[in-house]
Amino acid sequence: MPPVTLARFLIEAERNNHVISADLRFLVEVVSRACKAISIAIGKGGLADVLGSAGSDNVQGEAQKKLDVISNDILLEANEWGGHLAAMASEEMEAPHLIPHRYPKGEFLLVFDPLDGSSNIDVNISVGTIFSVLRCPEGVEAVDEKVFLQPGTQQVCAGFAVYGPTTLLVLTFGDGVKCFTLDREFGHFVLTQDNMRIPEETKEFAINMSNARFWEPPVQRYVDELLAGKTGPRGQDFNMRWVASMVADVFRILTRGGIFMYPLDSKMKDQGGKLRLMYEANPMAMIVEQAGGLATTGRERILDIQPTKLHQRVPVILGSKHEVERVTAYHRD
Ligand code: AHM
Ligand code: MG
Repeated sequence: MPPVTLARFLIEAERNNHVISADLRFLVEVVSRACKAISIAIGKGGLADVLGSAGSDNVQGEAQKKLDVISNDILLEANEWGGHLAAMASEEMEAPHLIPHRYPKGEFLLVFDPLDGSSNIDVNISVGTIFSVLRCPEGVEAVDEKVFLQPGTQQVCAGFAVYGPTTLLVLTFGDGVKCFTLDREFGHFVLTQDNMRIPEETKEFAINMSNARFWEPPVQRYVDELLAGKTGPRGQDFNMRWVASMVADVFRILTRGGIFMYPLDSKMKDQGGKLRLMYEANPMAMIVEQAGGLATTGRERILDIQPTKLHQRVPVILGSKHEVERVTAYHRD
């Protein structure tokens, strides 16, 4: 069998099963090309002037890296002329980016974190791009922030790229999770995993332990029990990993299971959590659920949350089913 390229996979998905429309196929192709361009920019590292700070802050008050800005610009430029989008929104921009008048407008909304894990760029650790596709409600005349405020259950596609030892693109259209690997010689993505499944059981957890003293009691209880190992209530040892790039941590969980937590803590209670709902938590939650895992805030399913703000933050607990169920049960207790 010749390798199935992303282009072929998308055409067949459109033709055979009508899983996707021609516009959605085009959208994903454009996003994948943008991810390729971002991967190339990241790969230049110290050879080009791409590392370090951009000298500006984003809407969340976080210092922007040069590659945050470069990646955002690549995604905006790639996606504005094709006629497939009504608007875009990004972690790096306070307000939605409207499609310029000179271009036709389409039915979809694209929301993205152009460079997730950007604190890892300068130290040569995996980073990525996360995106979510929504439908623009019918009859909307003026596109503004409000049209984006749809629960994650409304996503028609979610995906993320990982720029690591290999460049990967993980995708779902709501019928399972596929993984494509960038063939650097030929310059296209090739299907390398057809149906990613997260094992229900796991012995691995991911959390930033330096925040332990700020966590709420249910998360403290859960992690304490994991740390107690064989002689504790769980009766087995657990291993810990924390890349500090959600894309890399979630990809590991898709591959061999695990639980990822960025829970609410007292430092960030007012802002509702660390990770952003629309372009981090929702797309990752859709992918994780499609792979047989669960994604909650501890109190509710992430995909059911009705967003009130574009840059809203939420606690995130996702991964192997049985562990996420346990943490959620501790929140109920
Ligand atoms: P970013 O989008 O600004 O890079 O922030 C999100 C990242 C996630 O990828 C990661 O899970 C988390 O922030 C790491 O946070 P911390 O530095 O507290 O460990
Ligand atoms: Mg991010």
